[in-house]
Amino acid sequence: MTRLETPPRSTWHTRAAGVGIGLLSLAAFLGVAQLTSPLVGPAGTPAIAIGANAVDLSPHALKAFAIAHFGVHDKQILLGGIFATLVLAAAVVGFLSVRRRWLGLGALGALTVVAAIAAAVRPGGGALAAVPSILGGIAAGAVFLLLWRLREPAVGPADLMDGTAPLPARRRFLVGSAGVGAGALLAGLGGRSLIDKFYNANSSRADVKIPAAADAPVTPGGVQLTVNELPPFVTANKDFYRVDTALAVPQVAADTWSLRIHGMVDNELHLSFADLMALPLVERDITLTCVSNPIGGPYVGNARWTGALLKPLLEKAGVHAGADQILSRSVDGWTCGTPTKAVVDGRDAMLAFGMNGEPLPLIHGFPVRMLVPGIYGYASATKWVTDIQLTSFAESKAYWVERGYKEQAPIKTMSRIDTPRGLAVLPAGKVPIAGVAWAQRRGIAKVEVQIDGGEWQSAQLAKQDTVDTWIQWVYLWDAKKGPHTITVRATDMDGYTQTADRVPEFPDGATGRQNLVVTVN
Ligand SMILES: Nc1nc2c(c(=O)[nH]1)N[C@H]1C(S)=C(S)[C@@H](COP(=O)(O)O)O[C@H]1N2
Ligand SMILES: [Mo]
Repeated sequence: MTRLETPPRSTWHTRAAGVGIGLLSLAAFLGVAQLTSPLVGPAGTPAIAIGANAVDLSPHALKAFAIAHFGVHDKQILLGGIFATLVLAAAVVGFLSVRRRWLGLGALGALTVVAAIAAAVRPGGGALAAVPSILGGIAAGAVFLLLWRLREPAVGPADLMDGTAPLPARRRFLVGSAGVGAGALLAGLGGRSLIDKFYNANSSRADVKIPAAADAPVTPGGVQLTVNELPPFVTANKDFYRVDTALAVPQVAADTWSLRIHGMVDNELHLSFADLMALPLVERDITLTCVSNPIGGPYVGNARWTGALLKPLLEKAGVHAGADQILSRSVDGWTCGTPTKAVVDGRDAMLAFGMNGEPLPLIHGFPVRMLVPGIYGYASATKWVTDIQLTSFAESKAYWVERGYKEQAPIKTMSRIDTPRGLAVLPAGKVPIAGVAWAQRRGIAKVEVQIDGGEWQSAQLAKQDTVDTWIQWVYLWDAKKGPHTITVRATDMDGYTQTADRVPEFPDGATGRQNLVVTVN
């Protein structure tokens, strides 16, 4: 090897330049990929594509951990983690590439291949989705070579002996670096705003008017107790919990949306959004619950949904005997397996487009989602649904079932204490203990409260709306000084009383009773 290829000594200047070149090459990669991703859609953005594959490939335990510990922020944390990893890797590779240029180019090549494949294999991806990563990779390689060239022009070995570049070269290098950095930033921001402009369903959502449904039972009065800290009976859209695997919220315009119902049916059906709106419409109060909801947790909400019932559509399609599973698929590829039985047994399984009188918010599935009362969301509530395939459980496995969750996912009888909070310090005297309880499809018969392991005391129940909604409860406690433990349990209309045995959320929902400790002064 000649000295020209491998400088004999490197000062910290050169090392720092290496780190900078590594980071700027990464910036060029991300910026150019972002700028060109509007050509193919958001799936072409490397961080999203890599992240989305990471989500799908990660074991359920990791995802359960993420949901439990980061809540709705799990996605930002994942993207932040990917970004931090790339930055760190770029700095290290840049540092090492001072002596081994091939290492830098090799790392950029590897990043390009990984990002290109990650984008191509995403649902709605394809070969075209790889283009932004490839263009980003080319730009990054060019930046890498160019900046080293500016830093160390092809001069005689003597000039390189001390490892520092001559002054004009260093100035050229700094100017070039600043240019690359600014260019990458502009490209990234530009690409981002183009994506927002051309791949955004907000304007479509603003155009959708939710019609009044002919079949819209009035919610009875008395479902709402007046207790401070008790969540409202109807969860506001903005407060409704969100759980999904979508790193980038799918953007589907209502006028491009269509639903295909196919598989083990006599007649394949295709529905446009206008077709759906023209069906007999219903409004229903349904409480949705996530299987990942821990005891006392927040992943439950109640809304009034507008849409069309699914059963008549299935009857029109003509479901074959043996099609015991309805495999619904989101535009982003996520799948959900619902027992066919549950959709045709008379419950209000529906295709919903309205949520509390508004079009579905984008994060809740705009333009259309599925809802099947009584079944945890992972097996019933496909957001951004575009495909419904009649099949069997033996034939195909849905997303979470492939990852170990149970095929059958009836929501378990559960009660939650909303007030007081655990570890609260309360004044002695009358203290309302209140919360919600749910046992969708069965309804709640009784909620009981126990103080310090004593007798179970019946709580007062609010008016029951339907068996598919949660119910509020309150118990007026005569609180005496000292530390106290409060426990709650519900009994459903089938006569089943919530067990004290604790099982975790995986693989088909938590059981156990919530208890908390408070101090009365
Ligand atoms: N497309 C899609 N739909 C989905 C999911 C998902 O990951 N992707 N998650 C399901 C799960 S696990 C739950 S609990 C509900 C949550 O619905 P929400 O976010 O509107 O509350 O959506 C369901 N529908
Ligand atoms: Mo869920």
